[in-house]
Amino acid sequence: MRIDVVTIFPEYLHALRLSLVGKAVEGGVLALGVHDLRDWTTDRHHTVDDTPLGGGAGMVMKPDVWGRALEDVLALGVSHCGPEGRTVLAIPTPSGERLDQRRVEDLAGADHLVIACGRYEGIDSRVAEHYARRVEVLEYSIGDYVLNGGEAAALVLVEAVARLLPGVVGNPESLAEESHGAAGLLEYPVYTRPPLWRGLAVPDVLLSGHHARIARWRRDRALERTSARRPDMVAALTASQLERGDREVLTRLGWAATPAGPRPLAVRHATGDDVAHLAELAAETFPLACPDHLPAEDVAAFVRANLSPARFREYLADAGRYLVLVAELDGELAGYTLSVLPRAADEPPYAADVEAVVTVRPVAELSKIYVREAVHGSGISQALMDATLAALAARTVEGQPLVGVWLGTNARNRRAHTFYARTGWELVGTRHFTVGGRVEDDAVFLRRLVASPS
Ligand code: 6GU
Repeated sequence: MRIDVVTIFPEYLHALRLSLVGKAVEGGVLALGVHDLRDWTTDRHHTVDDTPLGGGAGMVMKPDVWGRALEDVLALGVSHCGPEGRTVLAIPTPSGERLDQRRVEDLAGADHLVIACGRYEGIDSRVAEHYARRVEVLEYSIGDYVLNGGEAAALVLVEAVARLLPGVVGNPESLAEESHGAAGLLEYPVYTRPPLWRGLAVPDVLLSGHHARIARWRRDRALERTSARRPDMVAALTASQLERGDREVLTRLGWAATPAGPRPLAVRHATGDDVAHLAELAAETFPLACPDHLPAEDVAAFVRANLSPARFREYLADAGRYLVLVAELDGELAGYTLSVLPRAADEPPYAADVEAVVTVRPVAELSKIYVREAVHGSGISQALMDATLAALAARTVEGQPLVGVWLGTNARNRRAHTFYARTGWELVGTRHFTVGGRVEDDAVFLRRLVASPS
């Protein structure tokens, strides 16, 4: 590859003689030319700029000087790479397209890269327009701030491109794992000896020699960092970039791992504004947990009686009795929980068959936990469950903290059983549950609560 930089401050680019870029030049992987724009001026004062037409502050670089310079410099590429090579004219400017690793990788595939550094208010726009007819032109910016000229941005581009050329970076694995690589995540934090420095210890896992655990730890830290610093990058991940075990961390960080990739997830208390959507969601999700043999009319009757907008309004109006939490995915309701609290500390579960197997007091019931089917498996039920248990653990009845929560789930709902068993619920017995006119067998699960300090 050949790179030519044209600037009025060639000394600025002396830094390129150092380090990896310097080695790439010495090693012959990269041919680098730095040129003084004033060599192409024709007047005694070596004038490169003029006042802006139409008025305004500052000065604009003259197209004629740039035209002569670029003719000569583009010809250097033809001599170096032949007439068929790919040539890119890169113009640093704060009004350019934001440079990213994807673009850098693309530019590393060019044969001849010419970087035209503007100063003052920039280069007469016709220069870019004219050369776009002959070569690829890229006006790029290195970030949302303003520099006095393009030289620093040229250094940035040369270094970013040069390290991708074959043989420049000693260990190609460093390229595979870094931030802005294929993983789509920022890199995890790194440490070296000593293991204790100024009271700060290197995380134990890194000294454990457990490769799988280290990999998981690094992945978790990368997800955390990216979520905190670059939520846009998390939102841009695809489902195929997610690994086993990512879902749990993402849920904790406020993301659902949907089939379309991570989406922002918030769990909050329902309000009156949610009533219509809640009833819709409940009508959509309740039938999912019913066994196939249940007549649709019975299911519909249950939804009308218990999950109508009017019923949800009642639940929300009686906050001492009911707790309703909703999961909002990308601003839309994707799931909810409905819990029933006892009014008195010694109030037993309402049904005798439950009372027989759930003996802790005060005890609440997790009556509903439902998630829209299209986003099952995204970690939303986990987030709802965590938030519901935390909210219940913070509640007291007659001055006593809630000791447990019970729930009943249809004995045939394997999906639910697996979920509860995996999330710390204990199967304590069975009960009968009436949906419409039918009596169904339910499994009863119990979870003890650890009161949260509040
Ligand atoms: Cl590429 N040039 C200048 N002058 N300012 C910038 C920039 C480039 N990128 C961000 N700010």
